[in-house]
Amino acid sequence: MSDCIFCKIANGEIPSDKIFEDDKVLVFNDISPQSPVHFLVIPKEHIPSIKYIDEKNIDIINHITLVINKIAKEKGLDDKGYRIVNNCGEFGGQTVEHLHFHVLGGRQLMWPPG
Ligand code: D5M
Repeated sequence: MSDCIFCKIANGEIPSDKIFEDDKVLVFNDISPQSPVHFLVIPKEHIPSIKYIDEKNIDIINHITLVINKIAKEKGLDDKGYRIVNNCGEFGGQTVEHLHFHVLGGRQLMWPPG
């Protein structure tokens, strides 16, 4: 989508602190980190939110899960653990309308979220 910031990051129009990419996903550090490690995983395809995942495109979620686990391990998070966050829609706190998963780690995270 032409005015989507994460599409622009995915196609290189806007720079990002890139960690990993393949043909389906891009992983980059969050611009406003909430923990010592805080990266985002996005599909390169424009999917507005997880609400738009259905039987036809569910495979991207499997792929994202594998990528999250790989990068988390590389960042040394697999020992103590990490949190995967997906915000969906206004009340879910989603501010960028392009599906993304936050991965947070490197400190004790609180529950309720904090
Ligand atoms: O989270 C959207 C997240 O996207 C939020 O944590 C900031 C991050 N963000 C926004 N713009 C950028 C750029 N340009 N680089 C890196 N990270 C960015 P949400 O779940 O939608 O509230």
